[in-house]
Amino acid sequence: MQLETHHIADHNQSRAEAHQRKLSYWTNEVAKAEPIIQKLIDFQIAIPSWALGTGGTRFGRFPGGGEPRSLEEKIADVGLLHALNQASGAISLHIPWDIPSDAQAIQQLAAQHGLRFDAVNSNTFQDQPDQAASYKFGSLQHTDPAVRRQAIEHNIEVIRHGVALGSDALTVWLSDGSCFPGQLNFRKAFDRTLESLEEIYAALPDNWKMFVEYKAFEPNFYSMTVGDWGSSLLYASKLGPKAFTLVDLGHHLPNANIEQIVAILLHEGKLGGFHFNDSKYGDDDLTAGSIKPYQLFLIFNELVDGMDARGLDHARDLGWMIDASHNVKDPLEDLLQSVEAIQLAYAQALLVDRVALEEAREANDVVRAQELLQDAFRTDVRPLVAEARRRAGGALQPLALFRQLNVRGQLIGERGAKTVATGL
Ligand code: LRH
Ligand code: MN
Repeated sequence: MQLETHHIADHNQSRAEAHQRKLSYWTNEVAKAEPIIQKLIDFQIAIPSWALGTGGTRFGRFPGGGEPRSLEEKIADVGLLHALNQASGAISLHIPWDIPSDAQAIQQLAAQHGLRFDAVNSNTFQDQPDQAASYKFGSLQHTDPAVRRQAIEHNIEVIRHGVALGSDALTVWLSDGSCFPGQLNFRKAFDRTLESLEEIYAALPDNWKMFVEYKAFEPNFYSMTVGDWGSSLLYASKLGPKAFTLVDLGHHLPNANIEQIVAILLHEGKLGGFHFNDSKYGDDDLTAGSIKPYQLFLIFNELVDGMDARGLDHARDLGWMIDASHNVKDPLEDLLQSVEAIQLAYAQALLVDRVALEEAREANDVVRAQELLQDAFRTDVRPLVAEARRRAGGALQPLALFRQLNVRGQLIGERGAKTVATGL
């Protein structure tokens, strides 16, 4: 399904007046609004290739039809999202779910859609049909050196696929851990995992990064060998300057103060990137900003503060990726909502009066500090995000246009109602 530019132009024309009316609020704040709009235009969020179909749980999966049947169709779907919001200019692949048959052809196809390849993800949490050794009891931590070797070789192969596609980062998420007390020697598991990661690290091209993603539980339910930000930071620090931590918002124990974790990892220069989503209980992989929008704002508040303190380029120096799974929503609508929520949180964080906030903090004026944050969080920045999309050639209201054009219906027409995408 190809989105024509006239689709966007007609849509924006029909909404121009309403948009200008909402934007007029900012005419007196041009000095503040313009830099925010420019930063939003530059800010691209990578779409996970494994979240373009309907997800599911062990209790059931309810496919919605028209799902991508190949990597080519996944790239077309991300291309469609990017055409609508001009903020999804990258795709993050998962190997072996998305092994490119012809890397050059895939790279050209992605380029036609204005897409680049963000971090590539290895997978040693499932056994592939032709696999020699099982990952049932882990991969890089495994007691059997042959299993560790197999997992190391897989990660090095994933780097090779990434290099062929122009990616420059490897995300390693390990499901390794234990389900029962006594099952695992934590010290041996740590040492074996570190030694294995060191071999993978040694295979990284000079300009590459390695993201070590931590997770508190699932699929192991007693211990995870990379179970929290502390262990991820330990690995990344011992590995070297190309290794960083990756913060998946759903990978924390209930009530964890994620914005504080982000502030410290960024301060240490060891924050590599994010898997944005939201959750109420576990790794629910729900739409970003759908459960705890204030937390997402507070995380971006620490990001803007910390990135400016280190002179980092907001758009390029950290990995901005979504990691979601869609059980009841249309995958593309869910992703459009997540991108919007992330842009809103970023724009609100850019609004915070940081000089006044520091003055209030130094004076222990707790009330003023909270008022300064909540003033930004309670400001409707949707017109700025829409204006950034309009200027970048996107739709003022991507979700509305997606529905108006009956995109899902057209995809079902093209692909059928029963197609299943690889992924979660
Ligand atoms: C693990 C995780 C990881 C991916 C997987 C699809 O929960 O967040 O980032 O490899 O989801
Ligand atoms: Mn993740």
